[in-house]
Amino acid sequence: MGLLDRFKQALVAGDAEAAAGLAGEVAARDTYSAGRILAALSSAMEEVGAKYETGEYFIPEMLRSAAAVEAALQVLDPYLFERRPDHAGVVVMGTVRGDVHNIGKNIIVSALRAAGYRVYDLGVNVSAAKFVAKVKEVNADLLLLSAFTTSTKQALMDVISALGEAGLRGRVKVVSGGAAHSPELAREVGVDAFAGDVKSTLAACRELMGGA
Ligand code: B12
Repeated sequence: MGLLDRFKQALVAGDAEAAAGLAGEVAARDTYSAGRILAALSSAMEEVGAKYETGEYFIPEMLRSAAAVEAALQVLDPYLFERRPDHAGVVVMGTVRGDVHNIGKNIIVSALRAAGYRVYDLGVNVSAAKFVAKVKEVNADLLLLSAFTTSTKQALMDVISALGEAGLRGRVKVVSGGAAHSPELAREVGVDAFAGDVKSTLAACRELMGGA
């Protein structure tokens, strides 16, 4: 079995120690692109999500896998960032109020850092006021909102209107994404772009930053 497969297996099994060790080996080898490493992380967590939905995994197993992803990202983050030290833009990101999912958000944060963005990660259950204050403080180019449950529609709309009230809506581009979130919902809420995975998120950000 290849190194990336073993890495994936440790994540699915929720073995944080093995995942961190294998992440170190992946980083040391220098043969895997940031995109491939992050795709392995995403696909491991998709597998975990599927196991949960079919009843093979329960919440404790899922949380162990989430902790393994976090342990792996701690090892990988500096390595991923080192490869692309250029400054692509300033991003504020977080999961909206009422929502505590963070695995997909953390993967996107790492992908953006690897692509050269300076990312301020506000965590989960973030209020509109907190998003607006951070966008203002760091003069963000992009605001990325994670929303994983359909009941977060109002929370997304609150962020958009709070940006408007603060006079920032024209200055910052807003991208949304996350499970149970759709392009239709994104249109209704009034964000500038919606993306479903690492690759399309990076493409959307690049486009909004004026790149090709
Ligand atoms: C893990 C999980 C949990 C864990 C979260 C642990 C953690 N630390 O995050 C726990 C157990 C805590 C949990 C709790 C709940 N969950 Co839950 N959970 C999941 C599950 C199984 C997997 C999510 C995941 O991590 N996927 C793997 C990652 C890699 O994928 P991702 O999150 O989609 O992220 C990718 C993309 O969406 C995108 N992306 C992510 N964020 C962003 C942001 C931007 C800006 C962009 C552009 C892209 C982007 O990039 C990522 C990488 O590819 C999903 C089901 C599923 N298959 O998605 C349900 C799911 C999201 N949960 C759901 C629900 C309902 C809940 C609960 C309300 C359950 C309950 N009744 O208590 C609570 C919510 C509590 C709250 N207030 O938030 C529902 C939502 C349904 C809906 N339509 O609203 C889902 C879809 C399950 C289902 N089918 O019912 N959950």
